[in-house]
Order: sequence, then C-alpha cells, then structure tokens
Amino acid sequence: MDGDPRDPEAAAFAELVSAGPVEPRDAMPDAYRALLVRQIAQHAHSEIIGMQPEGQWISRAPSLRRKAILMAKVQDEAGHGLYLYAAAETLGVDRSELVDALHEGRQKYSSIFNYPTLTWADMGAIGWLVDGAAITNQVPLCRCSYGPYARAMVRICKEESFHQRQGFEILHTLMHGTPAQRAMAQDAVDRFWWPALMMFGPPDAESAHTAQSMAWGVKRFTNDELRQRFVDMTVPQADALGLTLPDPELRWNAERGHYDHGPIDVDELREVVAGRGPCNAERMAHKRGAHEAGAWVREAAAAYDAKHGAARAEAVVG
Ligand code: FAQ
Repeated sequence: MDGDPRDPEAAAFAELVSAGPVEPRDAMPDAYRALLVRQIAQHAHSEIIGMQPEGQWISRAPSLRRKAILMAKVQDEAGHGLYLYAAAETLGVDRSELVDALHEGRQKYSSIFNYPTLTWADMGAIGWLVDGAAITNQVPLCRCSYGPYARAMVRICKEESFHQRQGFEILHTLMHGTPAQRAMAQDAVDRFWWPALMMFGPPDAESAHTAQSMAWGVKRFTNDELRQRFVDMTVPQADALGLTLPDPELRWNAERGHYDHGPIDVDELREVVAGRGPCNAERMAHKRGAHEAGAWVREAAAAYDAKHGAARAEAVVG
C-alpha cells in the first residue's frame, strides 16, 4: 500500500485518517509508519537531549524555590521522552533501536538544544520562548491522526504550558530587578529568539515532509503557519515584559492581521541540523556517556525481569 489515492488500500487508509484516529493494529502504509517513527523518535530524542541545557543550571539556580522548580521541569522533559518512546514502540520499533539511531547519527533532535546556556536568564528565555514554541507546535499534534502520539501530546502540552509560565515569571522577575538583571534578560532573549523560530523547521517552500504529513493528518499546519502563530502570540508578551525582540522587520501588518517578521537564517538551521552547531558535539558526547554509565541499570532491570518473569510464568502454569 502506498500513498496513491487510486490504490484501493490507499483510499481506505485516507478514509480511516479522516474518521480517525489510526490505531496500532490498523493497516497503514509503510511510508506513514516510517514518517511517524521519524517524527516521534526525533521528538523523543529532543526531550531527552533538551534536559542538558537546563540541567546545567540546577546546581546554580539562585534560590531553593528556583532549584526545585527547575528540577521538576527537567524531570518532566524526561517523562515526555518516555511517553514518546512508548508511542513510537506501538509502531513496531524498539526503544533501544531508536536510541542507537540517535547515537549513530541516523536520527536527529531539535536544533534548539545545540545552543549554550550562558546565564540564569537563559532558563527564563528557554521556558518562555522554547517551551512557548514547543506548545505552539504541539497543541495541533494532540489532534494528529495517530492515536498513541495524539494522546501522549495531551499530557505533554499541559506540562509544557506550566513550563512556559515559569519561564515568563523568571524573566518578569529579572525585568523588575536591577539594570544588570534587565540586561541579562534582554541578552538571553537576543540569543534565543532566532533559534526558537528555527524550531518550526525550514520555510514551507523547503520543507520536504509537510505536504505528505498534512495529507496524512500528522501535521495539521505548515511550518510557516505555526511560526507566524508563535510570533503573533509572543510579541504582546514581550511588550508586557518590556523586552525587545531582535528583529528589525517585526511590525504589525493590519492588512494581514499578523505581525510581519524577518526570515530565519536557513543556512544556520541547516548547519545546526547537520551537527555543526555550537554545542552538537558536547550534547552527543554527554548523551553517549550517560547511556554507557547507565548500562548496569539496564542489565540489572533485565536480570530482575528474567528472574521474576520466570517466577510469574511458573505461578501461571502452576
Ligand atoms: N531541528 O520537512 P521538514 C521541546 C528536519 S520538543 C532539527 O519541515 P517535518 C520540548 C526534519 O526532521 C522540540 N531538525 O520536517 C522541550 C527533516 O529531517 P529529515 C522538538 C529539523 O518533520 C522544551 C528535515 O529537517 N519538537 O522543545 C528541524 O515535516 C524545553 C526537513 O524538515 C518536535 O519534535 C529542527 N528545528 O517538520 C524540551 C515536535 N526542523 O527528513 C526541553 C514534533 C526540521 O532529514 C526543554 N516535530 N528538521 O529526517 C514536528 O512538528 C516536525 O518534525 C518539525 C519539522 C516541525 C520539527
């Protein structure tokens, strides 16, 4: 079965997509399965690698309250990774295969996590802008055509929206502080604004997967549509915070009913996605190291399962 609408199996699948949701036992084109595995795995890897930039600030948070909140946020990201690996496994792949694919560079993670976190204000900018962009992208995924992915996204979006507010609150506090604190907040936003816009992917004209993904109801909006939605949502929030967004082309367009904004730097996005961003090597080295350090936990869990699994089987037979 392929995507040709004249093919009766493809037509039946198109009907299933519109009646939705598609569930793991339903017949589905191989290309639909592959598209979902690619996107869900990339999403899961992003949540896991995404713990690193913020994790580096847990020991340097400015108060016990901030430390507790940041720890909870980073743990939430680990949880999101786990829901997403579980959703991918319903498509017939094993989590360990996906982790190997990441470690061997055959799968990707979001470009955003290849930028360094230089000051405490970066925790505010990440929460506000990165989680804000993530929510904008992910709320429509709660209605995507594949049931297990859509259901995982519902809980993830609830948590991301708390993350976004905590980022806003960090920046709000800094913007009501000393001139040095305000400057630190502005510097963080200057550094994270364009990378946050790149999270939505290349411009539509250069997006390889959007057309097919939308035809199958995985993506419900294009990269540029979601980027625009994020800009429209964020500009008034920046005004409320007293922060300037670093885009000289940013202005309200009454005719369109949207903010005009400058283009993302496609060359920079391409470089970072290709593994040549500021922190790609560091992030992957840390990830591989953590995986190796955790080998004994996986071995112990497997040994426990083998022992108790055998005991359970005996109890059933007995
Ligand atoms: N970074 O044809 P398109 C988070 C790749 S979670 C890296 O437009 P598509 C939570 C793309 O994969 C953030 N690669 O692709 C958090 C494709 O690769 P290929 C992650 C990118 O899939 C917050 C190629 O370029 N969110 O932040 C990027 O239709 C704070 C062509 O692109 C998700 O994964 C990029 N920015 O649209 C955690 C959401 N953009 O074919 C911790 C789900 C594009 O070579 C702290 N994913 N590529 O394998 C999606 O919605 C989509 O996959 C897009 C890309 C919109 C990202």
